Amino acid sequence: MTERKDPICRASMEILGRVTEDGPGNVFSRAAQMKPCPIGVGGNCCRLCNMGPCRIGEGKGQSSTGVCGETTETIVARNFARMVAAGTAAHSDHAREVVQALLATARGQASGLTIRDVARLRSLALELGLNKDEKDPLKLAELVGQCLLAEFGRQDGEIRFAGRAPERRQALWRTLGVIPRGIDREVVELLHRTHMGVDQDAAHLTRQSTRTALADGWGGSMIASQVQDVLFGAPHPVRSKVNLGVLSEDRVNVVIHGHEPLMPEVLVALACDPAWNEKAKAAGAQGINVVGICCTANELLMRRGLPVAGSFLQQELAISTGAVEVMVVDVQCVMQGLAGVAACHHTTLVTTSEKAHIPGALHRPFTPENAVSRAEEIVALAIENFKRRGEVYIPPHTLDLVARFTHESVRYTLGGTYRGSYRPLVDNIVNGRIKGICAVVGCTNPRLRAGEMHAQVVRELIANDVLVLSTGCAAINCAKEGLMVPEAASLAGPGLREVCEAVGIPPVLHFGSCVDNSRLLEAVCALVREGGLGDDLSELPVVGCAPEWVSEKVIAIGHYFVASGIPVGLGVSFPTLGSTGFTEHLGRGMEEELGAGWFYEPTAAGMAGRIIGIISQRRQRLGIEKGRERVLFDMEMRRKLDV
Ligand code: SF4
Ligand code: MSK
Repeated sequence: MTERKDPICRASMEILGRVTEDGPGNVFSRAAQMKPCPIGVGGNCCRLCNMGPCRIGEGKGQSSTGVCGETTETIVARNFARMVAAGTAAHSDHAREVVQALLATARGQASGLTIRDVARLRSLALELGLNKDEKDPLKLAELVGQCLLAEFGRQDGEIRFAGRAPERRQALWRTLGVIPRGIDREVVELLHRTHMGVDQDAAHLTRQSTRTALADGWGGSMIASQVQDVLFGAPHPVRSKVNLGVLSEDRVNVVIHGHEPLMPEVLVALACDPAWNEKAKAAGAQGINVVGICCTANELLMRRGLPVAGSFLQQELAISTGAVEVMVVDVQCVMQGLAGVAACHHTTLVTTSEKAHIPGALHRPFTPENAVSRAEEIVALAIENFKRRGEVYIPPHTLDLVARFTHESVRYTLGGTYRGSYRPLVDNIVNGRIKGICAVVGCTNPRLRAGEMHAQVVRELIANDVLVLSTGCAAINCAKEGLMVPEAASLAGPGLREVCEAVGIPPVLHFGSCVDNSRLLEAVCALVREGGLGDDLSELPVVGCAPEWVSEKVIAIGHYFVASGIPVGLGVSFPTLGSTGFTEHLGRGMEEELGAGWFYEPTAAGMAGRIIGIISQRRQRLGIEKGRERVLFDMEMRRKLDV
């Protein structure tokens, strides 16, 4: 048993203070009970065959090879590769569902789904070289859907969206042989090569990890974001609210959680229907309130301005308020612990993906065909549950946020007088008002004081004129810190502040969910296309980091950033520290090969310093750096900077 690390979020702490120790527990109490395995943490445990499991390492008295003779380096590289494969599979399987929903919509088989953004559909069709004369959006959607579905099973050639990368990057990928052929093919090959007794050269294996990760960022994730835009409309900036206080005391609360926005979109539409709100009133409530957790929250926030109840670590706490009638979950980042917490309240946990069942949950699988009837069933259940509500405590904490930024809306927002251009952003980077850009992504982790590292890193970055783009639970965290409102510009350095105030944007821009990390790739490609900052992504003063990462998806995301020329830092722990040689390969080796490497910084000051250092180095190489003293943060400054 270790000491429980409390999150910095006040709303979460209030709930934690109310849950009893003999209750079902939560992620914070379980993290305190379970010390991380000292062997697994560095990636040097292999259980790939029945001669093992083998624990190997570089320390005194540790065996340096497994029973089969495999070295520490190979084992660590293989574990890393499997994380990339799992992360890519998760994003890409999400994308497949979305493309299939597009096809069902095109064929008139989907209930409650429609093509909301025909202009986006047409531009996609044009990019994919499909029949540009086709006037009927449904016929065009069929063509686009078929074409994108083929990206998963393609055996040869290059995935289509790799062509969006700058030409120099594509040429480098071709030289290295890492442009993905088909999304599924790369995942399968990587898993095959990590089977016992196959690819035992760590660097060679990592090339396939690179190819697979690129199949995520420029394949699965990009397809998911694009097709969701077609189905649900492209996002434009909007104000909303964040934290557990968005749950309602007098309305029926339905919490949607997971990653795929298909069913939640239909649910949200239903919750706005006056007839269903009348039914809620007949049950004694004032109406229906749908809010989100994790990336479903980000998806619905991006397109409908839906309030966000919390990040990954708040899923159980939301139910512990006693105010949740139904929590609807699909895939990824859904804790099994939810079932135990729900059982202590009147909450029904509903699983909607055929891929993900949870013992104790009600399983109501969603298909595009049954979306409306399923949504009706779930809302009816929630209204019924409202009558059984017991004691409720909703922490009265919410903050405003401005969300829904994409590379298109950034071009529009920062476009200046003439609109629709990345020129002003490039000019502001060149003149040093904006020193660079950092993508802060990933999860929140109970191994740290959750939220603290995000908050500290981001505050230090913006104070040093680094524009922050954020996705996933990192974005929710930044919003809970009050960093996603235009008023937060007062926390930025003088240059960034001036730009933010001139155009009325926050210094930290919400870029969406985990699959929307592909939007970050699009944004940085747009910077290169604009000209003036080099002709490859590896020249841009742009860095990525995941200070509190949890999921394997973060490793896939990080690796496609690195493979695209953007260095990435991890906090908490680094998954390959068990092998010095392989960790160096991911750092210096990748830097030499792809122009960007991985790095590890467990402290906020270290992470911010490293990011600012890389940005400054890249600015020097571009010949645009004018020295300026780094603003270092101590605790006193952080307190004063509270929004
Ligand atoms: Fe051990 Fe090798 Fe089997 Fe892994 S593959 S468990 S290292 S014998
Ligand atoms: S949800 S992967 S906890 S960011 Fe996309 Fe949050 Fe991390 Fe899941």
